[in-house]
Amino acid sequence: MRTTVGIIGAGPAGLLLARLLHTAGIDSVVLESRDRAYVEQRQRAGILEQGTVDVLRAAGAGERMDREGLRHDGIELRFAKRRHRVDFPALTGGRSVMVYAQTEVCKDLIALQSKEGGPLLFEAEALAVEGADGDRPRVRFRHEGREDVLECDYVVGCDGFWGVGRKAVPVSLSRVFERTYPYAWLGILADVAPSHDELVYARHDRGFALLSMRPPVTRHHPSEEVASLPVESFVSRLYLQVPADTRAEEWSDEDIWDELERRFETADGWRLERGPITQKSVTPMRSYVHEPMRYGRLFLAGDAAHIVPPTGAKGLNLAVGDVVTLARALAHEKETGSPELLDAYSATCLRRVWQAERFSYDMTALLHRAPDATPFDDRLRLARLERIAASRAAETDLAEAYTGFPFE
Ligand code: RFL
Ligand code: PHB
Repeated sequence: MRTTVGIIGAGPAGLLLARLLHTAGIDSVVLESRDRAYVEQRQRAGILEQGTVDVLRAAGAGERMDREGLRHDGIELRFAKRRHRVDFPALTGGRSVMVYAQTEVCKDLIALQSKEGGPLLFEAEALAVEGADGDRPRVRFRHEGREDVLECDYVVGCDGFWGVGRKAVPVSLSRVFERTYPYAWLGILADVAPSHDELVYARHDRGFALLSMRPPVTRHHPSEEVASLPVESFVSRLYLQVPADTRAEEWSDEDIWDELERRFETADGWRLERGPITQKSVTPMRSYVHEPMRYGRLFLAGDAAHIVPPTGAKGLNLAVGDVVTLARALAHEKETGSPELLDAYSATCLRRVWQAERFSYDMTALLHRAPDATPFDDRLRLARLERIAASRAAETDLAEAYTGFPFE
């Protein structure tokens, strides 16, 4: 098999890259180790920055997002039983974010790719990238029980943190910057209307909690009498800071709701609505950057090159920034023959990546309680929150970073 750009991984990075290349008249083949249902159901991110929304629209993948997604103009910070709203458009000259799940972004991009894009092979596991430092890089992969080779002009590792792409960079050239955290997130999906119309980031002595949501799903009622009446079902997405080694089964549904209630408590009588929990999982927290993001004809994009803790809602948006930069560079090379943008790829992406690393780290440190935190640390974190609530400059810094850094 032969193609211009071999893409490993059909997460948001790989799928969007394939779409952007298709629009630019460059062919690609996507290899994805899991099956389609798995990729379409894996629960992850929920917040799209303004820039991500614009890119999806321009790529022709924004139609359902614009119909079903929820535009959010702010978030609430909750601490010391008080609430402070951060107003994004007022602080950033009109920017906002969109609540639209990563699962839905992937479904939309897969549908587009199957209709008009190049080959997208599910259950095709890349085994190794070979010859990245030469003219003819190859991906060795296994599909339908057979080993095969994809010959390419370029290979892009969009294969997430555990992928094989990064392993093709010689150890002597790799630099890794990493931090792990002594806590994790226990995340749930629940069939209940969100108790607030915007996201709530809560700091509490017992740990962080986050109230988020998914856009409502419209279903048709199964009963005969109201057979044609559509019913809106609401979905809440909530997270609790838990110790790093927690297993989701350790928490009963009732314990989860009780703990959420404690951490979200306000002085003004705000109430948390409970409902059936449909999904429960634990996400570890990590900061990680691999430099450089390019080796010869191999490029890394998205989680394959960098990880942020989810507190800043940046992972998916960074993946989008990488592939936009790469697609532009490949199109530029095709049109002009000049590799200048490809040569600049790693440095261009890393500037944005480090800003997101910084912001995600700061948001995490601001809102979580480390197990070894001293009373002094706790007071400092409160003082930082007070500062954001009292100073337009401090609040603007948060709003600018949350709604997203511009693409270069
Ligand atoms: P993905 O999504 O991990 O996709 C990689 C794909 O590669 C496949 N793969 C292989 N395929 C072939 N051969 C191999 N050898 C392969 N090895 C792996 C995998 O099966 C997979 O399909 O990486 P990508 O595309 O870079 O996308 C990154 C995002 O998924 C990630 O950054 C975000 O989900 C992070 N994140 C959030 N980001 C946001 O921007 N906003 C959020 O609100 C947000 N919330 C979150 C999050 C991540 C979370 N978890 C579970 C880590 C909330 C959570 C709880
Ligand atoms: C989510 O809705 O899954 C979500 C929202 C905001 C975050 C992280 C995750 O910071």
